[in-house]
Amino acid sequence: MRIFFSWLLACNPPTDVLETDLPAESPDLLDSNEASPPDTDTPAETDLPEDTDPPEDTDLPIDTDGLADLDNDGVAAASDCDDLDPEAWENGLLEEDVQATDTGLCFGYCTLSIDGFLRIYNTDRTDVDDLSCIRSITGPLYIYANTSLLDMDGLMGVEEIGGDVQIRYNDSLESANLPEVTDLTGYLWVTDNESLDDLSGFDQLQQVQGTLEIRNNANLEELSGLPSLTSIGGDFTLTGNPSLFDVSALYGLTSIGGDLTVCNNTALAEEEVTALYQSIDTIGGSATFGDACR
Ligand SMILES: [Ca+2]
Repeated sequence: MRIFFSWLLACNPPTDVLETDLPAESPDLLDSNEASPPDTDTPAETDLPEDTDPPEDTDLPIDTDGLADLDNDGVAAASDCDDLDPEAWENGLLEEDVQATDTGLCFGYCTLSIDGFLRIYNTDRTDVDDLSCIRSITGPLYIYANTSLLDMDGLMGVEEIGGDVQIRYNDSLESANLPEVTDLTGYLWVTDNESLDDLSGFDQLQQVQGTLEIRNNANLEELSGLPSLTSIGGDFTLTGNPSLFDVSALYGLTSIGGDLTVCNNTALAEEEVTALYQSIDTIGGSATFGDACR
């Protein structure tokens, strides 16, 4: 069995799995009506990274040479980070940007750190379950314009993100969650996801050092997944979410470095907005809500 599996791996090395079909030149998303609906509130720049070469493959399994190997993947039990999973044997580091257009990125890895960005853009994915090995991303995370994507549960193991996070224009996305992330050094934008009904899974997020923008999510009703958020370094923009009626999860927010803008959330009672405003000790910039929105 071991010999057979080694032969199988030799015939199908991880290189094949890791190659991604890189899209052609990345369009300017904000200037393209095909990629993104027109939106006058859209921020001036997205900094979507350019396409890059695909990542390198993982190290091929070594010969166990008669040692115990419960999953018969060719890596001895003592060296195998998961000796019950024949598709995972090492904790890896990819020193490249990654565009997850194809499945198979996690083949060979128990855990994976990406030294670069992770971009999931304009795919026909319905999930990202195949990315469950990823634990850290030194650059930004972009989940953008994936019209069939239903959830991002496959990224629930991500603990650290060194750059900005954009979750935008995913028409079918029903939940957004990064439950292990405690601190975002960049901004967090959750915008224009028309099926999203709750920000259910940012349970440990305490700080967004950049701007937090939650905008134009047609079915977003609650922000219950942000119970730990205490500090926003930049602006906090909460606008154009017509179904939003409950922001009580944010009453622990004590500090905003920039401007607070809470406008055009037509289902959100004035008392809710006032309570949110009064819960914030420090606002570095202006505060706009209620009559000031008009
Ligand atoms: Ca093994």
